[in-house]
Amino acid sequence: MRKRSWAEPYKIKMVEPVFMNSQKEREIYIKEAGYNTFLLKSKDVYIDLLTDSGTSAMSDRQWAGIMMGDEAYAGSANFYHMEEAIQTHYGYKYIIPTHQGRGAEHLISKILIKEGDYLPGNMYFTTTRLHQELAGGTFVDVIIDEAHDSESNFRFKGNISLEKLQKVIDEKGAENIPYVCMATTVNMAGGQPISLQNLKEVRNLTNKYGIRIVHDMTRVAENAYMIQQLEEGYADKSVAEIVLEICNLTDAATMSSKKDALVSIGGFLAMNDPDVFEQARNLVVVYEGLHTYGGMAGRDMEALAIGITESIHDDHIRARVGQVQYLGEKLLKAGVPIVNPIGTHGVFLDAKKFLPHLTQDQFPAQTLAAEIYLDSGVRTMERGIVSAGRNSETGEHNYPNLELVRLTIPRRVYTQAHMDVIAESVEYVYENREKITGMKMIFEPKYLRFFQARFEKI
Ligand code: PLI
Repeated sequence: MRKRSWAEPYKIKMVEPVFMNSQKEREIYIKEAGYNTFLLKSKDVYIDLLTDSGTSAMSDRQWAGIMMGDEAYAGSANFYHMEEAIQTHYGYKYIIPTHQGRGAEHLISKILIKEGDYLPGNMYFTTTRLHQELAGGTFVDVIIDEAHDSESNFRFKGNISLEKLQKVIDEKGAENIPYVCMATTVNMAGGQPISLQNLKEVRNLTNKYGIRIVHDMTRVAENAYMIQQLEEGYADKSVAEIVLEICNLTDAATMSSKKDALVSIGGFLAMNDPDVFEQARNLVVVYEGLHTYGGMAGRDMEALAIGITESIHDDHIRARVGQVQYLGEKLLKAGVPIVNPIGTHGVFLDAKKFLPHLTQDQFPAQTLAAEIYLDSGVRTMERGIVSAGRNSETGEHNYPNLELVRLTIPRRVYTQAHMDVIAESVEYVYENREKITGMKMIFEPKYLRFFQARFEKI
């Protein structure tokens, strides 16, 4: 068959200049930032791969929507557009807007979790687990073992182990498990998808015990695309159809709209249970805002309504994931150790293999992120021991198997030439890896320490 490459399904109408500062300047900036890329100023960054959260480029239609903002305190027209988009494309009945994903996590944790409960999930996410813990729950990792192995090429590393889940139910009792927290594409595992077959099996098991599934749908369209590409029986289905099928197998969802849904700010809690909805509708006014804006401006709800429809187009998602794959394949070819298979929202460097001469206590991923910035002004982020935090009972560091640096690709923002420059820089740092020394932590905040911790070179 004739080969036809993918290309971006858009052309560029407005540009934002970026420039690379000098190595000398970067040495000063990263030191001032305590070797934490979260503490750098954006003006000092050349290509920003810190996150894909709130960093997407909006379309001309979304910007037009911004001009249609109805900033009424109550009953904004934009809320009803957003509600309709969520109901139509994600299938949930009831919607509570929140300022972003963690606002929704806060509400659902407060409503469903009681002291002493257990929350099985397919690997943790930082804010999700913290809200579960603050509500009195304990997170239990039930993701399949392959997810913790950066070399495993298993295609659905986001899958839940039914044996592990059954064990939690047997040991802790279904009455102490308010829900299973199921993420589509597992961020901390390297952007790895769950299969529909696995989700159906999890649904059958949870149905037997009357346990809910709460869906972290932050990157659901990317997961749906991987199902379309890889899972038997889905090649002829659209991403939109697969997204809906995933959502229909779950009871509620938390969403950070800042990722898949192509907006700068926003999120929501969605559910099918009217009783949970009533509680959430009441609680949202305490923490976020009235139930028809929940911390979002009217204009942002309009941009979100439009962003949702754009995010599930096959052409969009193919180019989005295609760009990530392009960068990943370049690095693989150069022999740089990355998480396999390549993820959907970023390429994850395996810092343990990249810097084998550093112990995990010397923060290899934190060190590597700083080194890449030093080389080229490309900003990445740590996803390893610093992100994993401390065990809430023993106070010891959690030591995750995966010690990663995430090169997160914003949606519709950078070009293939940017990917080439990023790859060159990572390859250069890899070639010179033996000279790199580790770090010690000199300041550690109590919550979500990776955002504000400070380090010093050993
Ligand atoms: O950043 P929020 O509060 O809108 O969303 C929190 C959140 C929840 N779930 C998942 C899977 C996320 O990836 C997530 C936020 N992720 C960030 C900020 C990231 O850089 O990956």
